[in-house]
Amino acid sequence: MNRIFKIFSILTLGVLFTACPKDDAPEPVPARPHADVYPEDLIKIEDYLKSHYVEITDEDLDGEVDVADMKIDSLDDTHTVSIWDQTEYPLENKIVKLYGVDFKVYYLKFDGKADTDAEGDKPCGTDRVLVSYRGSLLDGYQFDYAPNPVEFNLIDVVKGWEYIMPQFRAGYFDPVGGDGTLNPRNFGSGVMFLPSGLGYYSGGFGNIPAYAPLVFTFNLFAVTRLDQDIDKIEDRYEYEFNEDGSLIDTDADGIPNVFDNDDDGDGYKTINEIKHTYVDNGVTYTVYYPFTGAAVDNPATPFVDETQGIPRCFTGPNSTESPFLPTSVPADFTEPTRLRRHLDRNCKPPFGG
Ligand SMILES: [Ca+2]
Ligand SMILES: [Ca+2]
Ligand SMILES: [Ca+2]
Ligand SMILES: [Ca+2]
Repeated sequence: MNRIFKIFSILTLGVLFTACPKDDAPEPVPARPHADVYPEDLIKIEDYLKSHYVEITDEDLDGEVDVADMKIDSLDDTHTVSIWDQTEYPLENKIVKLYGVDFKVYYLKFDGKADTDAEGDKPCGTDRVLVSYRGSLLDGYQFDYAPNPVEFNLIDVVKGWEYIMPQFRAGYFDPVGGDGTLNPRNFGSGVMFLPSGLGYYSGGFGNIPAYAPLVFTFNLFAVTRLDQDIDKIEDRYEYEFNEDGSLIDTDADGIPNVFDNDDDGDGYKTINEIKHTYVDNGVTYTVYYPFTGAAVDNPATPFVDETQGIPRCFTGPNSTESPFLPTSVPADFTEPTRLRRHLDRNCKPPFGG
């Protein structure tokens, strides 16, 4: 397979993932409870893992594990070690707390990259990803195959992707000809085994029956950071979970921080609470504090210190000038456990200086 592609010619299929109700459905059948379906799915998936092998080839000899290089099939005379028993690619799992169920989601990593590998970004569950993939049922039926990269927002696809893709890192693009042709290198690759509750569940989709566990082999090429609520804080800093598996919702208004443009519910939009203005030569500039301070100050912006993150309420002495607001101390920007002021109901503009 020729894996070199033009990034500008990427097609987004999207058909599979745009689930909509069937018009010709006679009577809606109530969905079965997740607590009943999931244990059945787990048995099916574990049986599958114990009765199938995985084999990685590299037919194009490019040193990368492409979707086309991943083969999963039933054990036979020449393939006698199951996915469950093999040790080359340790079977990993993630517990996903959703719908009142603790889903144990199995997956394998073929890229062998450690979490400390600095290369490439891990998406968060609401970011946008550039992937190729193959989707199959446990009986081997292939319901979708996208060997060339396609792009999706993780919240638009089956739920399992939101939780498993963030376990993988993207790679980088190697310009090979200077003509816009890019060669993906060192990207994430793996397979996830999804219970139906994290797939299409009671509705099924196309040729996918209701309550069907799904197997996706995939490559993760690139991540685009999103800011769903346009509050100038990227999703990756707002997409966080409570112990019970729910997304963190600071003001408990039912809208998790990642989708809430007033995170502390104090009536002031977050974007206005992380703003900073300064005057230079009579011109007023507005900038937004980065969530966590950057490692180095950008020399191109001499009046902004990018090493400063979103501050807590200033704790320095009150200014003697009107309106007698507190001034900042360095720790207001850098104390790791500080309550950043957009999450502090009691901290509202004006903030002082
Ligand atoms: Ca945001
Ligand atoms: Ca909220
Ligand atoms: Ca927010
Ligand atoms: Ca607010």
